[in-house]
Amino acid sequence: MKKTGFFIGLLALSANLFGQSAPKPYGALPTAAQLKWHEMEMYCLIHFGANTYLDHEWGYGDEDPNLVNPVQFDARQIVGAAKAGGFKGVIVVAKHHDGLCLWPSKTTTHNISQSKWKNGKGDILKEYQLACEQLGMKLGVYCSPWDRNNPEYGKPTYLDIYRRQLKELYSNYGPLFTSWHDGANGGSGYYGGANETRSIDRTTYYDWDSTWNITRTMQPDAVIFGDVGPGSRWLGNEEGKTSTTCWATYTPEAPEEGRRPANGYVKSELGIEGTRHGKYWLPAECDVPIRPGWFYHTSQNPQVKTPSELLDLYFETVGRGASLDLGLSPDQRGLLNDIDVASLKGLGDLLRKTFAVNLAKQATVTASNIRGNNSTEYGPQQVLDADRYSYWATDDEVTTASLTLDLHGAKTFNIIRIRENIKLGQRIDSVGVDIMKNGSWTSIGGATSIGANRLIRLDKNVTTDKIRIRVYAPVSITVSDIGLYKEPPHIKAPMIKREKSGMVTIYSEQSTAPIYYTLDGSEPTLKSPVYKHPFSFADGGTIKARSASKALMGDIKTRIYGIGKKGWKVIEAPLNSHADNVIDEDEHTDWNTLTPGLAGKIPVDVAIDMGATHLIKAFTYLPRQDKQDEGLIGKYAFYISQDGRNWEKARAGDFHNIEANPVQQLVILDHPVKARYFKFSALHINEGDGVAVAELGIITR
Ligand code: FUL
Repeated sequence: MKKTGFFIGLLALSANLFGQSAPKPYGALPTAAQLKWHEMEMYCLIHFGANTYLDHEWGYGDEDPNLVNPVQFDARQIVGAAKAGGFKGVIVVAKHHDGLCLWPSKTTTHNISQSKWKNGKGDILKEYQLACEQLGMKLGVYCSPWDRNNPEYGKPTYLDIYRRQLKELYSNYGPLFTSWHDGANGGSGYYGGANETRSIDRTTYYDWDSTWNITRTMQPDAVIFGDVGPGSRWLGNEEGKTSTTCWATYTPEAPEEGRRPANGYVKSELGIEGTRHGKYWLPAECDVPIRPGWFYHTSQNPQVKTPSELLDLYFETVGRGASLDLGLSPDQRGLLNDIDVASLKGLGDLLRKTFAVNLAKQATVTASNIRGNNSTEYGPQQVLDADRYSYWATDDEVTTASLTLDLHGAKTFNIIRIRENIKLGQRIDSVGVDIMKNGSWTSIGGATSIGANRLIRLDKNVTTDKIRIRVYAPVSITVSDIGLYKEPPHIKAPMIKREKSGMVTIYSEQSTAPIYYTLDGSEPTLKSPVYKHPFSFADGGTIKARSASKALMGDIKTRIYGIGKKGWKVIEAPLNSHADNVIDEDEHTDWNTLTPGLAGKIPVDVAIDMGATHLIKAFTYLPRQDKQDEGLIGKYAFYISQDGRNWEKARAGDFHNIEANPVQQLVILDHPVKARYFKFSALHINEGDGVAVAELGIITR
């Protein structure tokens, strides 16, 4: 070979080699711990403690540890139920805001060894660790920074205590997959008997960087969850709600330049969508309890989310590249209620059936471009193996490309799964999906923010023998997985609605099957009455309903109603505050004193004449449901009267965790009381300059 020829050959060879080298990683990248976390996709968050025995969501800090006596506690029942639901791990709330450590901590006497449970020799965390090891599940811990028991809370000395608590948790319970730090911080509490309010600056007090260095050193695989990371981010709600676009990268809105992700930011700064091309790899974690509250309350037994509701949550979280963190709440026995166990199993069954067969598995895949023509390494068939990190890639300059799957015969599906190899960053802007229909390509959907996992869920099944995925990115494309799946038939629970007149309507938006219902609390079967017309339900009670056919029984909806509000009248309220809205049975309208002119006055009262005397057992307060924080009530008093003039206080107290989780609050009175009038008084408003209440109700049975 002549010299020039030799050099040209060499150039060609190196160009070819260059062309075949892996695409350059793009933007922020996940850490090794985050990669493992993404693979888990779903895990549970277990709340149990003195609150379980007191029917509370937040403890004050003065609770007697002896209250906690879960005589039948069986961590395997709880972890096993999570596993049956398809979850891969559990996070145990080792210490909640009440400061009670569920492990025998040396940092405080306020711990489980002070309980009679197992004669003071018990360790709840240890039992979870063993159960997880036996069942092949991962363990994480939640240790609340806010500690309403500790006398040192609010002072610099508390930080050392908190860090020693973490060190105990990090050293004695094996490898942890996450360290979870909630953002509820500071306020009133027992604080060793001081009984005062302690405010801290959430952005500086905890010196999180130093704490997280301990986590990183002692538990390198633990992803640190906080309001804005640094390992995974909160979405700002406890409904498990993401948006359809949900980027794994995020640049927190920071008041000062150069501020890094840190716990203690306020809700409005949290990123539900994340940030395209964000500075940090900071994926979303969606925390949502299986019941309305995080702790167990018997009154919420009818409100356990159904398998279909949990499946919807799965698609809206895991299906958008986020993780699903589902709250479980063992009861006073130390066990999950059968209803929760059945619902988890129902979810697991639906997931197993849905993902049992990848209908694309046998497809022949062709690509509009293959990186360096190297089909062995970057060829399109890589999207059909079960490896999240092997991938089809395009040449550097090819940023729009498509994959076509010949399914070799008609296949019917409603779910399209697409994954990127996130080791190379979140590269893809969006995808479009077409199927071959009557000889031409027809669009059936698309998505933005692909990342670790994107599930496009179609409303209806489609049938085709060819599918095409169009991919758009600012850089060369990498796709690691394409899957096609079909959800098994399942019927969502119907909706139940009561009007102010007391008339109830039951309907299904999904199914045309007959709706069976009961009014005595029993499970509706094919022998129960079939719903035909609206009926009066003015005295309140329990309605259960489900759509069903011989072939398929749907999920059950349960509604518990207080007495009807037909003859009710507002007799006292600030003028022009639309107080009638609290008794209109419509959760979307509210009584609102936030309007200029009305704002500022505390307490704010609304008094109601029920038109007849009732034996009141409990009242309900539904906070505003429009996702706004202004006007949420932190402290209340509840009065009753026989004549509407002389009032007697029947109950006063706090509403807990209402900003993050504004679900209906049920307050049971110490004794049932007879009254015709009641007055609801807002004593403290958490945010804003007035109240906003969606609905008030009275329970008599
Ligand atoms: C919040 C807490 O205030 C709630 O009680 C619950 O633990 C939830 C998961 O985190 O910040």
